[in-house]
Amino acid sequence: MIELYTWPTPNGQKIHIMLEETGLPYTVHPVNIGAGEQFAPDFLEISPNNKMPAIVDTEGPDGAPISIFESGAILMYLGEKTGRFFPQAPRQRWTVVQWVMFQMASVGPMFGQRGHFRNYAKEKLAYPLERYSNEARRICGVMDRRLGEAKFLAGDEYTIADIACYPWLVSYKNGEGPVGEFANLSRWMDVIAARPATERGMKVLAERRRQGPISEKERAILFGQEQYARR
Ligand SMILES: N[C@@H](CCC(=O)N[C@@H](CS)C(=O)NCC(=O)O)C(=O)O
Repeated sequence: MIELYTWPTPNGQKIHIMLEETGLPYTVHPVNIGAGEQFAPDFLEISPNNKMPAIVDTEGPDGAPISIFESGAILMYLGEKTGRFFPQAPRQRWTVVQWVMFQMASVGPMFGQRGHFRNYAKEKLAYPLERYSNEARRICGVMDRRLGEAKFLAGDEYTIADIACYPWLVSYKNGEGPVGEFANLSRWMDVIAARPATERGMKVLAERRRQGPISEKERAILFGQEQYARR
């Protein structure tokens, strides 16, 4: 059984989609990051950076429970465990790893900062907004070029690299990111959106997403004194 600690953000949704794709049995444990549940000592035991998602596999590789944090590592773990969406052949596997790393190091951080300065910064600051919007658009160009030469990010097959990137592109598009100007990227998004497991995965905890603006309490937890209290 996979014990899944999550919340309906792009980093959580990657894992929801992967679990739905693989059919592994899992139990959802919501971690309400706006309420500060990521700082609970039990959660920090399995996720020392106080971020979701994290998993506990009650039947780890040696039969004993294992916990994993960082969504890219979780995708690789689940891919390895099931033999799905993470090819064994070294050349293909390393192509997948590169695109997963690209998601973790570029797509997530740059799109995330764009979203932060657009939605959460108290002052609307032109420089960071321009910087991260430019980076996000540049990154879309990188993906679009790649998807002009291959059906999926790592080649002919749908892999954890696509699963890692897709929810970030959905969130970017919903946040008025100009995805429409990238034909290959748009085609790829449509193909992934049409997969039944994507639809199921994106629905996990969807009803718990915050409606409306962030409160002062949530701001302190996510970006203020509660976030930066020494633990
Ligand atoms: N690199 C991490 C990033 C995870 C992450 O940023 N999670 C955010 C929500 S998307 C979170 O838990 N934030 C709570 C906090 O920062 O206190 C991963 O991919 O797993």
